[in-house]
Amino acid sequence: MRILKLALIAGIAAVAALPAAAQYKEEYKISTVVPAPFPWGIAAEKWAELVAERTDGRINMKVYPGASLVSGDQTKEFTAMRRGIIDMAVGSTINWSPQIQELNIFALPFLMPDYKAIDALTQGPVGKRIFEIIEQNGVVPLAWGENGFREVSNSKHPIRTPDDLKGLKIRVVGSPLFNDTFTALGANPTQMSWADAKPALTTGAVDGQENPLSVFTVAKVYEVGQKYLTLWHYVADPLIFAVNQDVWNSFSPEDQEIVRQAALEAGALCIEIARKGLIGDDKSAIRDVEALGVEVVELTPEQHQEFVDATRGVYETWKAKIGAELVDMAEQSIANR
Ligand code: X2X
Repeated sequence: MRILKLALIAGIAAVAALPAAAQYKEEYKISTVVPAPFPWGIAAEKWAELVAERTDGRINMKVYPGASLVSGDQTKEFTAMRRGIIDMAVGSTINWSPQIQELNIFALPFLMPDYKAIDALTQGPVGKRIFEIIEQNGVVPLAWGENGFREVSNSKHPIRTPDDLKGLKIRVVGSPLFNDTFTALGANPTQMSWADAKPALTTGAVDGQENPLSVFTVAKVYEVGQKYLTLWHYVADPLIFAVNQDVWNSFSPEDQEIVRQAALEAGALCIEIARKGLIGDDKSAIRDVEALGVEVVELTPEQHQEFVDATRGVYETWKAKIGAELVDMAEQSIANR
């Protein structure tokens, strides 16, 4: 009898919880670091637009760029999403790596030689494993996007060898892996958020920075004395579309499917525009940067190898920290790409 009563109470509680679960918020906040017209911001807008269309406005998502939901501190974005301060994000693996150690894999120096290698990771077993890890950390990942290969710029002189980096103050963000890489190359790395980066470049507090070409041009980084840009492809920065666990659970299965599908489509668009003018026969993005008065250095295979050799120790140290098994899997996916 007692058990029956308890079961009845539990049943009533479950039913009572149902209407609450079906009630959607007036607005779901999506965090990003940069807005449209950066590919990153365009992709977040697209995600919101597709979801609004396909849910007849039931799910209203709004983009909050500048990591404004975490007062500009982009490395706190993941924690804020996990805790529900942020509903959703299109976030960089760099900015989430302080919480998810495995995301440092994309910042292992010279792991990914080309775009096919990025795809081999994000679309292969490594990407799948990373999504499982993110899910275990209380956030629901849905799709991959792309910020891009990160190229180094500075205001002093062309960088062709590790020696050219010696003594340069370079702005970085994310995990200590970036400090280790630039220290190994003889530079002086300094951690700061994107919000602080351009002012620091303007005043000369730092000599250089590293970011994808799209960020370099859209943010007009060339206007603050960054006259030398080296295309060294040392790390790439995929983006992840993700949703807070409770928010996700509050959506009906049909709406979950719409949100996921829209993220996949917005992610594909993001990757396409992030690579525009950088792949195949169309290298117009590089020519456009040169036309702005920037001296672009493309490394010879020998010069490239010098950077690889100089950072090999960092690679090995961080391979162990990230997990040798996952990095082995990545190396294999890249070898078979
Ligand atoms: O801060 C950066 O450099 C940026 C915009 O690329 C990221 O958020 C990782």
